[in-house]
Amino acid sequence: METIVVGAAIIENGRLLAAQRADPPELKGGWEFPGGKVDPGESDHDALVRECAEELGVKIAVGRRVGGEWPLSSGSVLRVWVATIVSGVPEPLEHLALRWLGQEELYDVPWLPGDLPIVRAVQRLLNGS
Ligand code: 9L3
Ligand code: MG
Repeated sequence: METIVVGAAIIENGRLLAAQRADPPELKGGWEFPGGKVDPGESDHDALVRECAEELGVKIAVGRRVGGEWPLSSGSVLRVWVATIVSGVPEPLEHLALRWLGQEELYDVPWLPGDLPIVRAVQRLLNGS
């Protein structure tokens, strides 16, 4: 079965949270929407909330979906939702670093190739189009 990966476009004060991957070696240093694989029997929503708690130490509220299924090079697909932080301050518990990117800074980090088109979609969404 195709692997489903979920990701969060966490927005606060008009800025987007980007996370720098620590592993595997071929992805290390690239920037992504935090998230991860959906466990067997787990809903996408629950997986997204769980991953954000594990990776960032925050509780999120899940908002609208960003596009449909975004293909990843691994053959899995990424499903992304806009999210907001309900409690906690994000920390890089499993990433190398975190950054809040303003509108003018969205492309200042080397996004993973699979995540880059999603940044454009989030940008359109932030612009209200
Ligand atoms: N992946 C790509 N972009 C993302 C996320 C959350 C994940 N925004 C890719 C990296 C891994 C796979 O999906 O190859 C599973 O992610 P994780 O469970 O290792 O975070
Ligand atoms: Mg992850």
